[in-house]
Amino acid sequence: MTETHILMPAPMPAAVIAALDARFTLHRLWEQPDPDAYLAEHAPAIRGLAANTLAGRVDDALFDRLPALEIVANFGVGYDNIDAQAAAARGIMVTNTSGVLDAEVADLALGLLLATVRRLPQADRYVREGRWEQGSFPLSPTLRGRTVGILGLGAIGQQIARRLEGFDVAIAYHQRTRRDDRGYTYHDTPVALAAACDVLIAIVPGGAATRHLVNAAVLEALGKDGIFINVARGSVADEAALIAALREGTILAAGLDVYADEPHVPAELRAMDNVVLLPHLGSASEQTRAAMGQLVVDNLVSWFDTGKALTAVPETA
Ligand code: NAP
Ligand code: 8YV
Repeated sequence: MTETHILMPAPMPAAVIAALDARFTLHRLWEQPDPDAYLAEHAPAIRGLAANTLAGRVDDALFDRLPALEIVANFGVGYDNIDAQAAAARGIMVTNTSGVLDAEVADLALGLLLATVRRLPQADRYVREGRWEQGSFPLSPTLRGRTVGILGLGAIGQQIARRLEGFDVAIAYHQRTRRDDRGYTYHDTPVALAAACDVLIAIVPGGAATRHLVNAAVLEALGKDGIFINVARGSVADEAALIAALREGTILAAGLDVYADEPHVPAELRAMDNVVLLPHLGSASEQTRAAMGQLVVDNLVSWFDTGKALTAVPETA
């Protein structure tokens, strides 16, 4: 243990806590009976922050309270929980867990797509409820002949595309930057992408720039055979418009890993038979979560040993 003080506002995997405990003076804010008073007492010494989505927003309000803060190490590749511009303006480093979860999330996206199009959870329920004895499960839609649109051909989007190549479907994408080296068809707006596709997979970052990128017009363009898969952030889709589109048959089905107000999932979605709902599982394997935790630890150790972060986000790189 050193006298370098690290704040952990919300719990992280036990291995992360143990590793940080062994190396730093770790402040477990969530265990304090009066977190506010505890923070007021210890804030001046805090030089590092181990953040996750459970920790609430990491922004100017918190930075104002932590005058010695040098680095925020986020448990997750998405960092819409952190105001990285505000951190950069103050010279605070922000790191994420890029590079260790792309394949896992891409696998999950493909699993969710197949589960949604072939109605696998519904079929599982059919067998468990003893309904097979009364007759065959209804025929499902198919992935055959579909065009899949990827909203966000970044690190994870490219891994999704690679996997989709094995499924012999046409692949298109939209993001702000056209990438002619990728070999997939580019569309310059989300509506244009949706109009050209009958599966739309969202895998862009969350935050203000992508809020409700998938709106009523995009869902209308996706069409009545359309399937929407969201493995990005709940904020990327207008959830009310999505519920209306599913209810009214504007699109066929949806597979969702993320929601506007996690862990709360609207009752309307839970009652629908044409949706597959997962509890934000993209990276949630033991191996990948361990690798993410190790990267949080390694970023903090590297920063305080060498002054260099391993996986800085672009705003603070
Ligand atoms: P990344 O490599 O940064 O890729 C993000 C892509 O989104 C980029 O290619 C970017 O291209 C595009 N993009 C950004 N802003 C956009 C906008 N306003 N409009 C259209 N496209 C935009 O990120 P990644 O590692 O693939 O991760 C993407 C996101 O997935 C994360 O930020 C996180 O929110 C989510 N995620 C979810 C899970 C889960 O468990 N479900 C797990 C991991 C990650 P341009 O800059 O050219 O637009
Ligand atoms: C994590 C994620 O589930 O990396 C991300 O952006 O959404 C997931 O890998 C999450 O960040 C951990 O709470």
